[in-house]
Amino acid sequence: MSKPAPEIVETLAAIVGAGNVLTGDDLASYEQDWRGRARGRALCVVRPGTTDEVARVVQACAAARVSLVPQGGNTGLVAGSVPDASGAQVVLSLRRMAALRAIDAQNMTITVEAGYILQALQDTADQAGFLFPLSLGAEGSCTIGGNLATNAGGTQVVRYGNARELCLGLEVVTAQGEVWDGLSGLRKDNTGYDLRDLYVGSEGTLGVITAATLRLYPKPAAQLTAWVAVDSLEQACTLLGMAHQHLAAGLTGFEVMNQFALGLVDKHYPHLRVPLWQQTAWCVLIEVSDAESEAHARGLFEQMLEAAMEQGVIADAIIAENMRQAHDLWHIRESITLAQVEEGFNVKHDVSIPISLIPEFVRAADAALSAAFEGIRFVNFGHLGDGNLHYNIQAPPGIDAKAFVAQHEDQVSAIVYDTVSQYRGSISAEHGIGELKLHKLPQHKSATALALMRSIKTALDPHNTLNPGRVLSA
Ligand code: FAD
Ligand code: 2HG
Ligand code: ZN
Repeated sequence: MSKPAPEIVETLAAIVGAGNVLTGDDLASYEQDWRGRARGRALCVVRPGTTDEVARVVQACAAARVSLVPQGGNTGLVAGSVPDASGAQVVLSLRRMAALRAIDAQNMTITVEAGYILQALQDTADQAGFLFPLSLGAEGSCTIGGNLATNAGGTQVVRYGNARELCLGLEVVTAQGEVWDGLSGLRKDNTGYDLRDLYVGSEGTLGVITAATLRLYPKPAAQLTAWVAVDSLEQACTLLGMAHQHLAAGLTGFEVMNQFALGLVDKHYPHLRVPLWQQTAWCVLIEVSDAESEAHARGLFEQMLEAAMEQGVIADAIIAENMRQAHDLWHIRESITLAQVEEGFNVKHDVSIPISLIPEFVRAADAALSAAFEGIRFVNFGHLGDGNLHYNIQAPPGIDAKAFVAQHEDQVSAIVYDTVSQYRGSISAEHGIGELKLHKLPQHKSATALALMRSIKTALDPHNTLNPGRVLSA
């Protein structure tokens, strides 16, 4: 795209009001990603307050051939929501669009605008007597628009699915600035291609999500959490099978954490009192939701853990006594990402592998990396119930982590992703492609799949106005 004429900033101010177009020093937090891995330069940030304003902003930018980068909470982990270095892109912040449009109790749906913060959405659903189950560490600041644009996963996918499965309808501003009102609350609708599913997970490259209709669920009568020590990933997988059998649809979360990951939490946040981590290689967090009662849930849980103990599958276990304790255990799990930041620069891999092959994958990847980089440290944790592991790498101790990452990230990731491909896995399970994984995609996705993706992009955004250079190269 050519350098935009400065008049576009005035045009945008005329649409959204001068106070909602930011320039100069106000841009800093919109220009840098959460991990500090990408810093760009924006022409301005525009903050529309209505769908009509979004449509007019997109029309104005399309006419001026200025590209737009949609942004929600800017918590994404693949640098997809920040502008490039050109200084010519407009950041389209959806945060002002945060209205609750409707709750339909009989249809069990809620309709909110894209900038609604995830935690606020959980609270609103709760106050209305329902559960909105999407849950992830950044829920205090990520937006539902961003969750849908990345098809976020989180910690309850094993029972409720990804953001995609929670979405029944969307309102989208197209790359031409037209409004597609697809805010359906229908659970069945086979009237042609599924446009909703095309936009979910498209990372701001096909359209701007302005509102969504989402599924609500009954609140469970009880939730229980257990923290379990196991000696190996094989045992964690066996325990997962037992959890499915014993807890059936009650199983809502199954997370693993390796000893080094928990050691980092213990080192940087000792007040969190991580249990059992020193005695075993892995710990597992299991959550059960029960429609009957806490006593019923506890009974099922105890039966399962006793059976697992008898069969030598688990080494030790704690069942949280109350919600407070359960919350503390989950807080330890959610603190691993932050403990990694405290420890220093790191390399993240958000991979998925068929569950049965995960132990073999980890052994193979660990061996290949240890052979290439002596002393490299493995921070492995994640959503084993979904076959999704955060296979993260910390530099060997005692060396400059930033320099290590700058010099070796590409080779480290190549080793991990080649191993992922050997096991027919995915190099991005839930975080997306954004910019950080862009150059890796062609080696791990078929040429046919990439050509189909490019045809869709060209059809929906022929001038490449929306988030160019993300997911697909510009
Ligand atoms: P942003 O970061 O602002 O944007 C993400 C992408 O979506 C960008 O490509 C952007 O252009 C696009 N986008 C944003 N809003 C819109 C819109 N309205 N229309 C079109 N495109 C849009 N992710 C998981 O999946 N599971 C986890 O468990 C998880 N845990 C996390 C824990 C922490 C501590 C952190 C920091 C992040 C975590 N994430 C996780 C990643 C991140 O929170 C999610 O990707 C989240 O869904 C992003 O939402 P956001 O509003 O911050 O989007
Ligand atoms: C999580 O599951 C997030 O906590 C973040 O997806 C993963 O920090 C990471 O690598
Ligand atoms: Zn995750």
